[in-house]
Amino acid sequence: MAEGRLVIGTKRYSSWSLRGWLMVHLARLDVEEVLVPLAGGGGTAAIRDISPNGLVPYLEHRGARMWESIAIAEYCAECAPGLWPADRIARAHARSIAAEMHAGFRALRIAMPMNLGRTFPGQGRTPESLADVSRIEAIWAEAMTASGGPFLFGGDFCLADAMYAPIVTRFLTWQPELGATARAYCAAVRAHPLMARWYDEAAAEPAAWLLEKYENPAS
Ligand SMILES: N[C@@H](CCC(=O)N[C@@H](CS)C(=O)NCC(=O)O)C(=O)O
Repeated sequence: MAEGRLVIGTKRYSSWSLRGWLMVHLARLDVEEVLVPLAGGGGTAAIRDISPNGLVPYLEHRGARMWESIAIAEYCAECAPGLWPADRIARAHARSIAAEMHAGFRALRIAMPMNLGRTFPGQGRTPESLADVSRIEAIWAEAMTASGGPFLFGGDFCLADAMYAPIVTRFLTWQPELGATARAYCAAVRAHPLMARWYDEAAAEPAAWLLEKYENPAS
């Protein structure tokens, strides 16, 4: 029997769910996956009934209850200590950029929402979203210059990569202009087996879960 459950939203759209799901799988927690299709306007009733903050991801594991992806990250790191970089200075850096992701990039998230099944090249470019793209490119370049890549802190996909994975999907969908380092990072993240699995499972979701506002964002 599973030791808990992870509640997530529609895989095609739910960027925060992707973060929590990656973290839980990286930590190899034995939890049942409960997927609640997003209603589209926020406030999905079935999520409100389960999750204390009315949002996904929501994790229950061996008596612990967690919401907010950054809290799930820290719990997963307690269960599997190698998920943050081993080096103290790199670990502080990884936590800082993970927290910056959790707290920010609102303009990018609004202008370029996650949709794993479509591409919208050239759309979603506002001065504010492009400023977020620049900052994210700088964050990735700094981390990868220090670590050597292909992931932010070296050869292992860590919790900081999990936090930025939905940004990678947005860049693949909306295709803002990116430098070589960011393009290489996007390719490395997309090729990770857990990302491939999430994309495949998103592609298998029923058409009834499609949401007009994410499928035709310009309309
Ligand atoms: N700060 C939260 C954000 C979670 C969030 O906004 N989740 C969205 C889905 S991506 C949600 O649950 N929305 C509720 C809904 O659409 O009903 C976290 O880090 O987990």
